[in-house]
Amino acid sequence: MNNTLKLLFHIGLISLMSITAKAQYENNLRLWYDKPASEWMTEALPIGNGYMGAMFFGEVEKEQIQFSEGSLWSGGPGSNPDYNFGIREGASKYLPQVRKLLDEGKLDEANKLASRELTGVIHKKRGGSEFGDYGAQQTMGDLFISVDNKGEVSNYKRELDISNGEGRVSYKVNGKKYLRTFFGSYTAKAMVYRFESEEKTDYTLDYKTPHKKNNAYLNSNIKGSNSSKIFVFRGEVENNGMQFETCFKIETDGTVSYDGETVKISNAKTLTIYHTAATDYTLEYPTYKGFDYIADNKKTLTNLDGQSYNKVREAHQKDYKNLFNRVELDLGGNNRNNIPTDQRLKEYANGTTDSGLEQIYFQYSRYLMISASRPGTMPLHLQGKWNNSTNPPWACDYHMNINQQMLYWPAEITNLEECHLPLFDYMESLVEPGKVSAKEFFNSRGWIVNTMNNPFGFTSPGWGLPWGFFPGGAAWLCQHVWEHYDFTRDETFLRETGYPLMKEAALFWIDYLIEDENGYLVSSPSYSPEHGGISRGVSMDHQMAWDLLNNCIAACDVLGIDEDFKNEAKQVRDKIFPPTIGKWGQLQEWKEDVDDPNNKHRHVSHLYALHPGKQITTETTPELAEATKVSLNARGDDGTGWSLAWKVNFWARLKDGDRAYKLFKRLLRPTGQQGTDMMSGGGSYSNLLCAHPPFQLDGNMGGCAGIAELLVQSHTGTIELLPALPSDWETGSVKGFKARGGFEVNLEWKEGVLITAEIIGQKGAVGTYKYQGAVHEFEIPESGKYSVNL
Ligand code: FUC
Repeated sequence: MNNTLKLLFHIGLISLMSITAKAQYENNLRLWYDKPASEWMTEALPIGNGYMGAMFFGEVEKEQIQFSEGSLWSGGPGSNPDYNFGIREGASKYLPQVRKLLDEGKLDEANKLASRELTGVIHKKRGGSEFGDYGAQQTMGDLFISVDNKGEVSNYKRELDISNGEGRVSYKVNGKKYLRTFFGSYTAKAMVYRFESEEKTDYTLDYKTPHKKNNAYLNSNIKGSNSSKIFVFRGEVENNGMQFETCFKIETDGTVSYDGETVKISNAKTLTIYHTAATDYTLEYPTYKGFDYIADNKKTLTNLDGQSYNKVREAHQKDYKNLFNRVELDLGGNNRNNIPTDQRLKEYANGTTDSGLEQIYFQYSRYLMISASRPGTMPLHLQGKWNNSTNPPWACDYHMNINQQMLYWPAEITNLEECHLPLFDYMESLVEPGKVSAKEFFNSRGWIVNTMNNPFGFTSPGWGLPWGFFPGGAAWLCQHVWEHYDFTRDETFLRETGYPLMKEAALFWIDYLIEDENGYLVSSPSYSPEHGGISRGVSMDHQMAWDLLNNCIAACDVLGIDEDFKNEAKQVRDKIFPPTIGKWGQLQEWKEDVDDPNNKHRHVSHLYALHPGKQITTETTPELAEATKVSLNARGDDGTGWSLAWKVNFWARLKDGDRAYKLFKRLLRPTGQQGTDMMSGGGSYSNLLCAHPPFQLDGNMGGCAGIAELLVQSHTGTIELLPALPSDWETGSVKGFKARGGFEVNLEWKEGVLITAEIIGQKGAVGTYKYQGAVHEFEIPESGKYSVNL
């Protein structure tokens, strides 16, 4: 099912807020540097058009634009006739045995058997990649553009202007001006690279790729203007035969020639390159092949015929700002933008107050989401759409035990609901293979996906334990489906897309949970993400199943359907082993009270019920909320990038703004660390991309969502205004945050106290809001805007 059409319909229903951002505010939303990037991961700057991600470096004499396209992967059916989506046939016959061993307390034996029989299968070739036929996301290569401008360089600046959605490199050589403008246009489905110079300049374009070349040529564009030429490259990923084509349409006032290797442009004052890329991948089980990528590129390029650069740029900015300008955040208006961003980051870490940098960090995440996740594209992966390797960390895949979900945490609350849709299209593609996995491994109905997932339907558990075992991935993804409905109140989405996904995922849990000796339903066997032993009931599984069934029940009520299923879901939900407080006051991570108070593991999965779930809240379950604090204090205030970001969100839900802020600051800790650190060391590179380390986009997104949670929360059904305002953010304002119920919220505060607050919604909509502990009712008046009486 294609959600794009539904989206277009839905956009029409969204109340339009003012899109006039203050010029001053916009002007400050940029990352900038006084030298070129020398390193991809830590310094280059990202641009994207949803389908493709690119990084530019800004070297004066040789620009480098590295790029990738979301669907370009190795692995899958094309790589090996034995590829079987990770399925270990007949695995489920061992499930009763594993359960029995657990009942008898024979944990080691149970773990051994599960490791042997309940793990997914990959096929590796000698000397091949560590991920075998699971594959990995692939870079498509680099475009190098040599610029013949030797001389004395002055006034150098490399910047990413996130209010306009474009990157720029500007400098002078011997006093003459040069300007490069780079952006990814979703509307044109192309990347655009523009070079302008006061003097006539010579350029050489050299495309380098690690993949096999099948064909490359320079084509005169028949329909376009006389000087328009297209450099076409066709290649394939040798590992699986995936075909791709990337095209560079060149428009210039200079002359263009091709020597069989490089394209030369001579005597040009302007050079514009429209860059497209597509593959033969389709999001369709079981072949995942067959897209007419050549026709698609042709269509994209033909659409560009006759359009001026200015027109393409204007259309891009209009499209970009339509999303970006919905939200404004001012945390004190501190303007230190005369300082390069890398230096600013260091000074911030040394204690300089810089709320302007915090605003940039927040809006940068929104920029990255708009640049990498749009209707019809592949969803964000671990690095969004930015990958420069054929063997990236963790295959640059879809990791379903926190990372994939965190990537989308800001989508709803920061008013980018359209950017959430690729995740739902993707989930729909997982249902068929996920049902086979549920059946083969667990003899259950419903669909599952485990920790690691590639775009070729690998929904099986991973090939090692404990990290690989996480059938709850689907339940967690389904929380996003419900949240999308709850924020937008788009009933059509819920009926046609959301509910079927949720119900099918719930069937798995109805079958998988088994009764213990006290009549509770428990998840057996289970592992808490990536650490600890095998268990007869991991708290996170119980919380995710509870959340999913709870949301299914609510969905049945909204849609007025499925009464029988609803009643069954209620019965199951209410029998699930509940969150439990253990012997040192902690919230138990396992059904067995075995938590180690010295455990500093990055995953804090047993607090799912606090965030992103809502089973535990400070209001409804204060004792359990206290226990989550004990657990969080024990885990400590360090971690990988995403772990720090999750902790920001936890403390926000616990209404401790200052503690959350401390963790947020840590997320901005400057680092250049390239290698992998699994325990601590999370922070930010000088290009403000999150360091796990290495680079992982989830931390950026989790940090952004955390900022929002400090200012507006609505998971309890009541809109809470400034629920966890850090004392450092004395004065500020927010415009356009979304709240559940289909509302938008604007706030302004001074010295920590609200000055104005508006709730925007459809006329007649009712709800409650909470400020400083008191709950009030509201009804949206004729004007569509309710002003809170303060
Ligand atoms: C999970 C985490 C790791 C890393 C990986 C991509 O496995 O435990 O820290 O983020 O995903």
